[in-house]
Amino acid sequence: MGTTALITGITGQDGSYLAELLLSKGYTVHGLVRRSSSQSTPRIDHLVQDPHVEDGRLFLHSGDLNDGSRLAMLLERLQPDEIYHLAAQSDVRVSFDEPEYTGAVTGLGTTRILEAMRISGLPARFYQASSSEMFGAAPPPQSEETPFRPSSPYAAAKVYSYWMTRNYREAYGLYAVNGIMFNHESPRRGEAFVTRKIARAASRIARGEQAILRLGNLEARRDWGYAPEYVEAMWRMLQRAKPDDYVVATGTSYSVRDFVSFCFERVGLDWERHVRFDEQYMRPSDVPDLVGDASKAKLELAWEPTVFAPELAQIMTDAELEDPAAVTVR
Ligand code: NAP
Ligand code: G4F
Repeated sequence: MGTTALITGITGQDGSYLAELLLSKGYTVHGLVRRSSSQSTPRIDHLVQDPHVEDGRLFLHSGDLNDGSRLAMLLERLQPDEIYHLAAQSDVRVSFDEPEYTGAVTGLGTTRILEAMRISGLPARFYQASSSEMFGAAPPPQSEETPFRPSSPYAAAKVYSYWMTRNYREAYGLYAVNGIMFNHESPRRGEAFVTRKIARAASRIARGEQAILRLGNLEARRDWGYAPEYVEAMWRMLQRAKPDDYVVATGTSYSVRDFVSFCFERVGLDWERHVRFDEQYMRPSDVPDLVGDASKAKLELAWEPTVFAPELAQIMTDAELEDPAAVTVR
């Protein structure tokens, strides 16, 4: 029998890359998919249809983080060796509009899984998708030792999940880890996140399909890495003999303005002629500057990034230029 993994959030950016990685390693992969009136699986349809996985190593199950009994039943039935908990209401801006919902899903959703593991005695290894957003206003560089200063409902919910993960590890001996991931992007990034929005707009403007790109805070700085490299770090965390928490980051920081200039340069346009400030994309409070110190991951996981923001902008813009309709499944 090979290793069995359960991925919550398998239809998202990271879930899709992680599913590819685990299938390539011979895992049997189960994915939690919430009910939707329209298809939510375009990022993983190529895996479901791929003849190489038709031997039945990818299985999708309906379920929602708000439904604890369903989660408990699935854990009992599937008996996964590894659980990658990636599902969340992951949009920081939306969390200001929907703080209660974000707390229920991004915060309590984690507790529902941990509690199901504790009650059933399931000896699985658990990965929690923690976030650099938890550092909030804490000045960079941020490491595992940096105190959290969350400045959004999303960040507060992630801090709660972070501590619940640690609590279940320390109180009940669960193998449970936090990956404190800094921003990571790809052509599969959701269209509302700033990198994808910019790459998409640059390509559309170059093709004459759009005139103006409207953005909020251009001064915010982020440590942007490449998502396929980050899911490798998730997997490595669960292969360690002892559970621990790790920052995953590139150690470099660029502003939103920089990312705009990289994408527009790629399509040969002067961004200042096409970008306008729009108040509606500002947040009640924003995180000014994230730069991760991933020394511990480098030392203990032998993990290092190879793609940095300038190349990432090229990858994402090129993907939009090549095939804008099919871009989410790359
Ligand atoms: P994403 O693309 O937004 O994917 C989120 C996933 O969660 C989707 O599969 C979504 O399903 C699912 N989901 C949302 N609400 C759910 C619910 N109530 N029940 C079940 N599933 C639900 O996010 P991502 O970028 O892949 O990130 C993965 C995780 O890492 C998230 O927890 C995020 O907060 C965290 N994180 C991301 C980054 C980053 O830069 N990407 C950095 C740090 C931490 P639908 O497809 O149906 O919407
Ligand atoms: O792309 P963003 O929406 O990502 P944000 O808020 O950093 O959150 C992402 O990374 C976190 C890790 O630190 C994850 F935990 C989280 O789930 C998510 O994946 O915004 C990046 C920056 C912000 O400062 C925002 O104010 O870009 C600024 N920005 C400026 N104009 C904009 C826009 N963001 C968006 N989404 N849309 C704009 O028009």
